[in-house]
Amino acid sequence: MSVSNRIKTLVILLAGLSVHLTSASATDVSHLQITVGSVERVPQTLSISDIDAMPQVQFTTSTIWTDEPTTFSGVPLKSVLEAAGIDGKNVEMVALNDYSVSIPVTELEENAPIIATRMNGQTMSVRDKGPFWVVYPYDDEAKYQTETAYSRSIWQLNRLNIIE
Ligand SMILES: Nc1nc2c(c(=O)[nH]1)N[C@H]1C(S)=C(S)[C@@H](COP(=O)(O)O)O[C@H]1N2
Ligand SMILES: [Mo]
Repeated sequence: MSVSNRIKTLVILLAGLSVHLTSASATDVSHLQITVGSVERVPQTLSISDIDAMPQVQFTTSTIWTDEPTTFSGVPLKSVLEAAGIDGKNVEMVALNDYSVSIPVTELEENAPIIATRMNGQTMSVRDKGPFWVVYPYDDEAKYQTETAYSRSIWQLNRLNIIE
């Protein structure tokens, strides 16, 4: 191979590599990222199996998004923060479509909301508002049937950012 052909080959290889690097850093649908404010550090990530290894909460409730009572299971948002060992005042939640909403940590209850990983026992595709959907047991309390709770019911959850 001539020198110029070798260079061409190298350029092509590098171009291929950069495409790979770009796609690897693109949004990872299957892991939940946990970041802390603006601190530059590698985010913690949780897969569905990481979440499955934590104590599960399940409830059946009607919702404004489903026609029939629906069973959700997953882990309380509060316990995810505790497991991550992160303290803060607000949890900013960011969806795949960049919709975001914050919850004051003081408003996180033991069992609500949960980060649901299953709806009626099945994992949820992105099309089905998954794989992570923050939900409340809406039927249990009037305060869960409010615009505030609905706006915090973020689906296609991708990232939790804890803000001091
Ligand atoms: N990923 C994602 N979750 C979201 C939203 C959104 O735009 N994207 N909207 C929120 C708001 S403000 C409310 S009130 C409810 C509204 O749901 P609806 O769009 O089905 O009425 O979902 C919440 N969860
Ligand atoms: Mo809303």
